Amino acid sequence: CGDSESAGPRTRPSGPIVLGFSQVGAEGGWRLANTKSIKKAAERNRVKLLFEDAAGDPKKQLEHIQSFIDAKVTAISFSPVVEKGYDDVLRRARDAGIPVILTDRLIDSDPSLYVSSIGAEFVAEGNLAALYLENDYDEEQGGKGSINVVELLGAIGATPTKQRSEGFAATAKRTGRIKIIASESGDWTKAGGEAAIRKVLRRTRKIDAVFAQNDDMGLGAAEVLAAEGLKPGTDIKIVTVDATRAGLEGLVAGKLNYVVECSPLIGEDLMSVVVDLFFGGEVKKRITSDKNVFNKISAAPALEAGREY
Ligand code: GYE
Repeated sequence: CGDSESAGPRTRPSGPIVLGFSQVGAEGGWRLANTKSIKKAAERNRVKLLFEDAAGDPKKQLEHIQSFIDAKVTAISFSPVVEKGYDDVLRRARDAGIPVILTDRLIDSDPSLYVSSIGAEFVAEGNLAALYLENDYDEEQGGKGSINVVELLGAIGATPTKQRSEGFAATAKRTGRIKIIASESGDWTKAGGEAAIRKVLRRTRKIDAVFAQNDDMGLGAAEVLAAEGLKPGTDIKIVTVDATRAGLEGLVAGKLNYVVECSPLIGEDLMSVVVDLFFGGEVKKRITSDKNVFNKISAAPALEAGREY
């Protein structure tokens, strides 16, 4: 019925629900918080979780999914490392009658191969990053002059990398002020962000701002810029995505200028989908997570409020 699916004929498991989950990896603060949220929610909902970590390797993730099918789990979920390559294994899950729920990221397969997807609006996050950056310069420069931006990308082939870029570029195009002068992947890690900005600095120092697709890479870039005598947050503005504690602390310290929130706390949403699938609830095809934008002023109370990640 429309874009939701009811539990209908799905047989209720006689024992506990067994959920096979394959995580992207443990690349940074966001991911660790996401894993914690999923494990905690599984426990609270008495779902037996078979948790696997793909360490950023799509091949490992395909093996995990196959092993869940072989183990005849009740349901399968994963956060896709990349968008491509899942069709065959998901068809096998469908043939085995095991429902699949995507979390966090998406895949480019036929949407009928999964019952639901839970995650953030990555294009909107990119839009917000560009908009806040531009507004900041408008205040200082009266809306004139170009803004040379270095983009630090996440892992290539992953949904947030593609969609945050798309959103950022689309909003940048609106006024034509933001010029993306370099795009380098930092693989979502702090060390990757450091290496990526170093590479750009060897080519040019005419940088006004950095758009880092996550906090870890932005904080890595801030350290390198500071070591080069360029004051991050002042000489070079930095906008990031995630809003981990480390990101908000970077705002308070004045190293970052804006942080777009992407909540990793989707464990409860995932478990309610899993339970609803078998116990009569309505399952939405798409569930989106929270977002917000923080600056120096709003970061401090958010940290004091006892943020979970
Ligand atoms: O932004 C990044 C993580 O898929 C939304 O993956 C997630 C991204 C997040 O490694 O820090």
